[in-house]
Amino acid sequence: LLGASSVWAAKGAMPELVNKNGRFALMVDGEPFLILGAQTNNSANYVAALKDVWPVYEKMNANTLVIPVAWEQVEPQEGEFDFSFVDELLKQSRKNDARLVLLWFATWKNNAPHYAPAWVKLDDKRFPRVIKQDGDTLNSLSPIHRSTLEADKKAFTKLMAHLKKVDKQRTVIMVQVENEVGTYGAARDYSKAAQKVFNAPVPAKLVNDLNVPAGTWPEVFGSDADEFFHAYHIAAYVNEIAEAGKKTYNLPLYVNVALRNPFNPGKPGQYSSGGPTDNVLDIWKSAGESIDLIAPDIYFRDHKTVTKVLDLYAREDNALYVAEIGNDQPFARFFWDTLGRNGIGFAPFGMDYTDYYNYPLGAQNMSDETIAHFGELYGLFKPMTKAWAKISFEHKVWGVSEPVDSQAANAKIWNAEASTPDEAKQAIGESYTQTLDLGKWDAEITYGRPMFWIEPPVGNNPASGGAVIAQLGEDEFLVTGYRARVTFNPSQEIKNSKHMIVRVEEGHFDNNGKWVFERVWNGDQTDWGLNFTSNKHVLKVKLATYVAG
Ligand code: N0T
Repeated sequence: LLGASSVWAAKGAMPELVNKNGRFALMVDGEPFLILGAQTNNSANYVAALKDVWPVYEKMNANTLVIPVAWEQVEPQEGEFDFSFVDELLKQSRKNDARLVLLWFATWKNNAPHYAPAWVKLDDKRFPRVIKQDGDTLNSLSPIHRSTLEADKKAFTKLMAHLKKVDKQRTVIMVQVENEVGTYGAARDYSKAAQKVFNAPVPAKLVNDLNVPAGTWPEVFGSDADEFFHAYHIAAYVNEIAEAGKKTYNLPLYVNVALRNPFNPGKPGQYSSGGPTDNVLDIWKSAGESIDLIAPDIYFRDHKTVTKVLDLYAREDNALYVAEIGNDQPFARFFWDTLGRNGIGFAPFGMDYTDYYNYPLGAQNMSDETIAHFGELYGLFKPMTKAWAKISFEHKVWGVSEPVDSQAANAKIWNAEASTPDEAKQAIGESYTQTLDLGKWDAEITYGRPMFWIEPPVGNNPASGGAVIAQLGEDEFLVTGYRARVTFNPSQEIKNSKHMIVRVEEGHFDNNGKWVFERVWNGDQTDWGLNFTSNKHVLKVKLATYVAG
């Protein structure tokens, strides 16, 4: 009875992002939660479109729908609010057993105010745009005007107040403020008004947080001043909206990023200048104290670039959430790398039947096969969402995916820098082998080999393997994966001891996160490493050293 009532009490608990000893958890119903997300296409934010959303959501085994709410639809006339879409969305989400992450498309939807109401978009005097160096006007609202900020803030606060009133169930677990903020075509606003601020002192808090000498923007930041100025002002703008929203209804709030290429970034303005790209994360952290996390939108297709991005955004001061990722086959396996970095969630973009395909960013169509690449991953984790999220919060975790990109899938696409066939052939074996340092033990993960014997790995076609490992005790690990062999080896420090696998249990977690034993793997199933196929297997592995008599 006590148990039941505490579960009941947790039902009303506010979702919350918590950080303990450098590890993160998104708390939902009072417990760590893992977002198995499905993001809709743009323009799915109308009741008529929802019937084309749920079928894909269901097939994917998702637990969270990620969907826009537009300023233009909630405040079509200034001061007149309409939340009928939100209300219907909440109703349908509860019926479909879905949690929601809402995307506030307002001042910026990728650079432009397209989703702002017409009364905003048409009033360039009251809501001024960014002015280029040559005096031309860009269709990107400037972050330095109070009038724009106040108008957006008022609408966002109304949305949060509405959620507070109608969502006692906490169906909405997180809200994204704006979408891929920043400006294309200029590093910053060069208007007279902006110029004045640019030549004034950099705010003291930023000077302090970045530990730089005081002065004006050009004095302090030199050739980075334009971009850093824009980043600071967008961050401060979004932060003020987030702060007001949280005061009204304290949900986790985040921003997403139109990334710059980490290896070949180009110039600000070629990428979305002022957005939280990897080079300005410290500015965003300083100015964005009410923003719970900064989440990458991943449309690079290759393993090297994607894992670099994950490393850049999984920080001690930033929980990793993959807010968007392409929905084509090569992207699915990066789910493993995300979980391995204590990620709180993952949301492929464009998962619906609204008949839009953002290829080459994502897939060319929404076939059952497109969905299945994500569905098999979510299907494995959905029954153990709670268990995994708790383990990830409390224990060390590792996650890897197949490192060699498939030639056929990627070769001719501009956002894929697949290694050449020659490079791949040269390093065969090595390229398909990853080694993880688990402390006392190492794990070797290999891809594309028979389950029996030592035939060298040649990769899967297409690249699709991956695995995660969590450390449950000094010599005890939880392991699962697809299309990969995981072998535990003694590390340097115990290499002179005798060692063995004591026991490998296959089992599953029940809905309360309790481990349920099924059988012991032994003999062929452990002699040649632990071989994961395309079927679901979750293992608990106990290792030991022993003293030879
Ligand atoms: C994304 C999506 C949607 C590697 C594109 C990505 C979504 C927005 N923008 O379908 O519009 O709302 O957040 C921009 C990617 C630029 C190219 C990346 C190259």
